[in-house]
Amino acid sequence: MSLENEFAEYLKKPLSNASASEIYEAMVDLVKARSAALPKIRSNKKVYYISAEFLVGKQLGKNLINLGIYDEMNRLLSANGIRMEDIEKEEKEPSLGNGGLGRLAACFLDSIATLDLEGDGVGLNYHFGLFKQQFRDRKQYEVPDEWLSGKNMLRDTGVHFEVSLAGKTYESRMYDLDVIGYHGNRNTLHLFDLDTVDESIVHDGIAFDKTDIAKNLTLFLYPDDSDKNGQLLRIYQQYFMVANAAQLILKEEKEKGHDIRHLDRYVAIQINDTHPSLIIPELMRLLINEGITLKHAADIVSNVCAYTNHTILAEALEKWPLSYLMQVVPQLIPIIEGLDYAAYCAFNGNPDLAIIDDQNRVHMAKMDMHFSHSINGVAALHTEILKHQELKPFYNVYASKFNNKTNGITFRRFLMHSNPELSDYIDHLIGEGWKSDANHLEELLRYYNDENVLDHLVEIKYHNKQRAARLIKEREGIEVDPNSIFDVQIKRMHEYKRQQMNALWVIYKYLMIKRGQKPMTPITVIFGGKAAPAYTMAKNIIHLILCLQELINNDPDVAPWLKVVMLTNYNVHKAEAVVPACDISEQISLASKEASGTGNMKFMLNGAVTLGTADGANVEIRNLVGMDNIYIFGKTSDEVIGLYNSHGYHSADFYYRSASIHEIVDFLTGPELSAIGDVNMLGELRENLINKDWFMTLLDIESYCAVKETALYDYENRAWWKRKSLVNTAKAGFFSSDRTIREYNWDIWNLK
Ligand code: 26Q
Repeated sequence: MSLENEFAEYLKKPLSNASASEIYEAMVDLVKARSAALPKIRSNKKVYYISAEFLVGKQLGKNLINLGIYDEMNRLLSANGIRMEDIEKEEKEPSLGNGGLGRLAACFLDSIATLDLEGDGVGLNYHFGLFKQQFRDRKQYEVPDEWLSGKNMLRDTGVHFEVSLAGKTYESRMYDLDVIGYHGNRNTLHLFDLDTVDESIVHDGIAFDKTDIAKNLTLFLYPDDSDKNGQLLRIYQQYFMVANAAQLILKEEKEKGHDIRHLDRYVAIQINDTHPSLIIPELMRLLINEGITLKHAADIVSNVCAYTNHTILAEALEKWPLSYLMQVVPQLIPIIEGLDYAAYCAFNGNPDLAIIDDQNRVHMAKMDMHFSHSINGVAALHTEILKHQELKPFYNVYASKFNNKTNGITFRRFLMHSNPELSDYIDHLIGEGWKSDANHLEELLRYYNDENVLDHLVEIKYHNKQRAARLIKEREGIEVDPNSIFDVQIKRMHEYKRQQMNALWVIYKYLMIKRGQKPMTPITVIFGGKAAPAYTMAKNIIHLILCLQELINNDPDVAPWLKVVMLTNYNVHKAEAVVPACDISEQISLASKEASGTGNMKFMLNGAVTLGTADGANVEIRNLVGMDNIYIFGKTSDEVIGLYNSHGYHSADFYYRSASIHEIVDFLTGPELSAIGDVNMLGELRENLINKDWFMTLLDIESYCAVKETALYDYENRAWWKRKSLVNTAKAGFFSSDRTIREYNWDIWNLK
């Protein structure tokens, strides 16, 4: 049957009479049916990617692409005067992640399926996801994200497992999301849930009774853990996730007729940061229940499991009080104690290597490192820092377990889907080979001196800016000029990512314009990102940006030259709209703090030029494009680590010694912003910058402003800039997540 006829059967009325939501629902049915007809991928061994987050983004467009029917459906709609964009709008974006780690998991699932490797994701079906961000009085508020209302791609499998939490038995339910490989077969993302969860217990934003586990278990991702009940809830969630994963794995292995004594021949488990670390003792417990000895179970599990570290911030390294684990998962205590004892004996009681510390806290990452066969960082610099700084005691005893896997992104979503015009033009220039081997993008360098091609790329960028400007007008009510320079920083709000430094630059530029020094081309500075609900300083930074947006966009002297946009509720969909429109990609974390970054890769692929520190994967971007095609500033990671070790950084010195720093920092509490914003929040920000500044904003601000000025100046040399842009796209092939997954498979999983 033709696609058109097949679709007509789902739609049950002529396209011309159907509403956008009817068309959307029919398309979901079509995609589900088409994907159910695809065979499941089979390898000799299977990887399970366990993760608290899967930031999968909207599914419809991506699935149509991977099924190979996007263009045909698009033509069918256009013939009836309907835009695919409007149909895709009907889908609610699954809110199952918070940032880089979750989006990486989604890109990995896409690549695993595309490379025809058997691999499923395992996570939780959070009813309200992270939260939905709203702004009132220029402040962030959190409300439940009702992403599950309306039709979606989830399937209720009818599969249940029993999970014991604090001695009580709960019955889980497994929902599946198909993961379709590009022109390939399918794997699955399994999301576990509890039928008794009760959405009506949420009140006043995102508050709820943290003790009622039957009703609250899967309401939110990262529920507030500032008190004991919040921390217990996180342990409940983590155990619920891995207890289901472990049962699913053993069930599937038994169905395949495999001998679980040789589980390591058939199964690989990737532990995505420490949130799923309890899989180690839980899987051991199940193996022991099957009659395997503790020692043998530990060997099997170590050969199966591999651990990825995504962050070196101390506060993100999870440590749970043993007493909390005793309360929630008493069944695991003998095993965790046994593992701790084994580590103690193996290393003569070395406290640096102890799983349970002298305050009776269980260090999840340490358990992972002792009882996994692989420990990886997510960019070259990050892995070096893990080896020689953060995890040094472990590197000293387990050097051969350490390896690097530089992150990647799926080009199916972040080029083909989000930037179809560029994607099609690349096809036209170099053919479609880049879609299966991204290194082919380098062939674009043939056009380095082809003015026609370069001008066409500039035109595509302009169209993308028009599209982003429409979204900004629609969603934020702000008029931006598509002829302006788009300078973009979109990512979680965190002091180490230093949105505050960019905001200080905005103040610096505002003051320059006020004094008559206008930029040659107008500049639009775009921010987007959520702050963790309890992270006061990140919320203060959002407040500052929203105040600047108000001040600057309404000042007739300044607005024609400088605009500020803070996107509300930044998510994957908004990233897809803004990334293709970007000229300058802001990647300005304090060197050594950003493990990798993956936004940096998305911007590069879409022809933006990076303005960044020598941090995370920026270092690898620099090595690929060369210093002419990137703007690097600021102290190096070695210098920063040196300053932390010597306690040698005092932000007040910078504040008092530089008149210009003094001026922009004091602007935070000056009359212009005080008239608009909350003086306490802005005052706290200023005070923090002067007296604490843990992430060294004032250390790098002058070099940041200087290098940004150079970038803006270079933008005026259009002949140069368009070549820089071309080189960035051409060199981005290395950052395909297909490359990353091949490396995981070769070095860690060994699936065929
Ligand atoms: C820890 C303890 C208690 C509560 C929450 C957490 C927690 C939650 C989320 C710790 C870490 C995360 C998320 C980390 C994350 O997204 N890391 C990012 O991972 C990306 C993919 O590897 C990298 O590119 C980014 O550099 C890194 O910041």
